[in-house]
Amino acid sequence: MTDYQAMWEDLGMDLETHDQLCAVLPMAFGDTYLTQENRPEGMAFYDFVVSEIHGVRPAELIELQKQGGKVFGTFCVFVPDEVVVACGGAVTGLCGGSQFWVPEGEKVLPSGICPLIKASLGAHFGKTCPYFSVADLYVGETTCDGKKKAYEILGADKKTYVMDVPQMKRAKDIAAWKDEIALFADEVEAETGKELTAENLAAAIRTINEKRRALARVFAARAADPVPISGKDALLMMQIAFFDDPVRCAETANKLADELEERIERGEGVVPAGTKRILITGTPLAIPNWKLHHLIETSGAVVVCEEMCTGTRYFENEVDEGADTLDGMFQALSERYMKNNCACFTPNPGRIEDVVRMAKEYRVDGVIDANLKFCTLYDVEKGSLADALAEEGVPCLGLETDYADNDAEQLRTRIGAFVEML
Ligand code: BJ8
Repeated sequence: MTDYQAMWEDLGMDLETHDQLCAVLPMAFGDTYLTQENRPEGMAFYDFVVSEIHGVRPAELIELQKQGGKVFGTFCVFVPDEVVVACGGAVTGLCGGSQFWVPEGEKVLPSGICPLIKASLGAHFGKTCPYFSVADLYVGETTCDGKKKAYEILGADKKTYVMDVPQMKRAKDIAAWKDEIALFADEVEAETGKELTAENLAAAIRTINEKRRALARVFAARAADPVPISGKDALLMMQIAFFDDPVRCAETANKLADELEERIERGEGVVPAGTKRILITGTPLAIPNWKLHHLIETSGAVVVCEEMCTGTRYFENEVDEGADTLDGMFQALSERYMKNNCACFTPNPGRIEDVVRMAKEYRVDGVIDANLKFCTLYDVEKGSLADALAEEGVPCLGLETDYADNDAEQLRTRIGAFVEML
């Protein structure tokens, strides 16, 4: 394994605390991932990325910076990667998914805030994540109250550009998001020193669409019974997609999809046909949050789809490639991004329709609606989602949890009972 100590030191990281994180992650990964049987060979790439998670990609980003490129750190799938990629920049997802960062986050935030936000700020202020350190600037967005206000705290310490996400989906909201994208494009041009043109934006739109198609192929394979890949492995692919290079991301996902399609032809699965199939929906599962998937998949069921931003919401809906002017492309980008059914919208019937549709597409036996503690947006949608699923005859279990492990046994009991009755 390469020694990245000097790089982390140059990034101004807290090496001592960071060493503690580096010591626990391989263990957690080994227990959760490497104990699985008959994993697709294509997962070797993702295992390698995890084994060097704070080294290999940050080193690439530093290399890009040496060549004059800029790194944009983001916290939400609303930020249009296409604009950054077009200007020769890189996007890296920054949402924190570990309890390790939460106490540091609680030093600057109230404790009654969702763990994703606390972990993200904890990773920044504790200087224990190279992705935060390497980013030239952060790009926030006005989705939930917690994030919106947290960007003020982050912004006082590092340049943070905030995009104003509309909260409804009327024509005027799509026009407003288009304007926001145009403003963001100005910011990206100023930051990168590179002009955004119809040519480079069209190329970037194609690149990101290809990445979406590749991820979608892996998900499509999960509709098979027996399912050719575990939910944990598919989740890992998604989590890594947030910070990997988009071209390589498409290549590795396509390679994995090829293998899964061959498995389907041979009737080969990671679990026996007839294993109870779960769709999980709700708040994002940022790396290394594998808690619920692990509990479900060690309770006799398998996760076959994630209706969440670390799942279908990341790749569904492509950007229309027909426009040939920047204005037309901003419109196409706005239309695509505004199809995301995040619970920050009101009303938000699209998410419920998506879950019902996917429950059929992925032939699920039950849905788990997972909420990160203190996320009001998704918590409030629980009732209408459960009602819609009940009407369709799909059993649904609502769960609320955070990143700590102390509720694991209680969750295991509830998940076990749910799987039993499916
Ligand atoms: S588009 S889901 S990535 S905002 S941080 S809302 S869990 S209280 S992450 Fe999200 Fe964009 Fe929407 Fe997707 Fe709740 Fe926590 Fe807020 Fe969260």
